Amino acid sequence: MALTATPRTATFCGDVRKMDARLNHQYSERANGLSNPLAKSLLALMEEKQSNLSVAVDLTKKADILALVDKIGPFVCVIKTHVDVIEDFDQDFVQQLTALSKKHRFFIFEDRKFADIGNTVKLQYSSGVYKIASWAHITNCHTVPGEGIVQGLKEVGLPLGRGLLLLAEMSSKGSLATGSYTQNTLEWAEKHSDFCIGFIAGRRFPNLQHDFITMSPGIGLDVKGDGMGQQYRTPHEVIVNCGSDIIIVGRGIYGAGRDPLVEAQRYKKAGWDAYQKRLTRK
Ligand code: BMP
Repeated sequence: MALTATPRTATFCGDVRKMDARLNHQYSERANGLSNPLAKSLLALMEEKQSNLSVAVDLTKKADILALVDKIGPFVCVIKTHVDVIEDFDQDFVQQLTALSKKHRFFIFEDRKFADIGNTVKLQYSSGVYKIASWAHITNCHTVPGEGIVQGLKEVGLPLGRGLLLLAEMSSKGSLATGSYTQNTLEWAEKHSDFCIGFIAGRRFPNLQHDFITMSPGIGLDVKGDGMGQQYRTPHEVIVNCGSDIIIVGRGIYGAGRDPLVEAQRYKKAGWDAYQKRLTRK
């Protein structure tokens, strides 16, 4: 599928650092303000590895994923998976990915986007073929079913030391996650800040009582879209202008004709430079 250069309207986030003074602090300093132990470790690791890059490894063969992760592991803080697209998924994949997460020191985020009632998501998170809760440090959910989805996932994940991201916004064109939907999502995160470590969103939500980690997908340095609704913004736009914390990059790193080793370092530098700029900008 061809990547296109469809222009996208810029998002105006205002002066996020003035709106939320926590953005003047280093990731490692902000770790003290989060209650979830995994969120604290993630922020500390980001500072240590000087990386706010998460790579979305959307490949369908176990061997291809593991080879790519072994190559780019040194440059990332989080590896994001979609295990339901892996044709030869098995528990050996989980063991190997877990070993790589220890070797290269990164967290595993299964982008499951749960979207059902509390009782069902409990089963989907803990059981079935994937047993996501047993290996994914982080997962995420839509908030369309109501607060019960967070309660259900928390019952499984909190005792295991896991963290949850709420999809407060989406990067795709025409997303309905806006307005009061996003607002309710923020409220549930505040209420469950022991388990909710942050948001999938394109910007920082200022003035929340708790500090949260913002992870932004839809990041590209070279193109603006993919012809299927995805919309790309630069690390500078989301981190400096809009106060996000982690950039999530997929095809920009391993898409056709790209050298993942070169691109991972390029995106790592772009993300980290943007963060440094945010810290030092007057
Ligand atoms: P890419 O950089 O190749 O467009 O990949 C983006 C990744 O982030 C995909 O894995 C997609 O599922 C995910 N994602 C997204 O693009 N937008 C969102 O709003 C939420 C996502 O999880």
